[in-house]
Amino acid sequence: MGIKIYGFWRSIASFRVRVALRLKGLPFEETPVDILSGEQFEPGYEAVNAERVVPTFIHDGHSIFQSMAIMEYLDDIQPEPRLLPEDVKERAYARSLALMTIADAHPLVTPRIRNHLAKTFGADVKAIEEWGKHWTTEGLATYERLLARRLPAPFALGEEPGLADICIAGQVVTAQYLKLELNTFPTVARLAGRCFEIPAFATSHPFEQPGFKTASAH
Ligand SMILES: N[C@@H](CCC(=O)N[C@@H](CS)C(=O)NCC(=O)O)C(=O)O
Repeated sequence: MGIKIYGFWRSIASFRVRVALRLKGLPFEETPVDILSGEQFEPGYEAVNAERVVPTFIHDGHSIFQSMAIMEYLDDIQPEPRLLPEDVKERAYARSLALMTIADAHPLVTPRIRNHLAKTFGADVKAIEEWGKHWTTEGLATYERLLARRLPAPFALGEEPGLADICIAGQVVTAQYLKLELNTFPTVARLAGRCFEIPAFATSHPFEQPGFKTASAH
């Protein structure tokens, strides 16, 4: 039965899972759920994912939710190449870096938050864009401060890319959506640059997904 994910081209959480799968060389099929048009709220998808978000990961019929849980599961079923280091302090550092995006910065700019700002607080397109820029910049600034204290060599935890790099690269993709300059975040920019030289990252970039190509053709 293999691996199937429900994802969306623009979804940063789907990007994270795609990269992890490709770093491990695990083949998968992706079924798109258009979270911009509201497909996540359709009963068929709600039955798949109670939270009504992407990604959903299905392995041999077993469903897993949340990109962090999915990436850790991949490390459990196929330890090499490792996404999380074995050393416990290093593992904690990798998870800390990952959660800065997954738990703190990224949730603030998801469609459900943007839609709620518009519907409940009357925020217009410009205000929502400013909101997104503010929180994405905060996330980048946190990463820059941390990475400056322990310089990537060349990746966040050392010679190989892992969980932390995937999450930092995703934060940079959000910055690209918002056309934010990375000049003031040189360490983050360098790290992301190294990541996107790797095919697993490059081919998982939202702008490389078939859904983006179809959407931009219209
Ligand atoms: N913490 C979750 C985030 C899931 C999430 O918010 N996904 C977004 C796309 S990146 C989504 O489906 N949003 C739908 C919505 O906001 O309505 C994870 O890392 O998997």
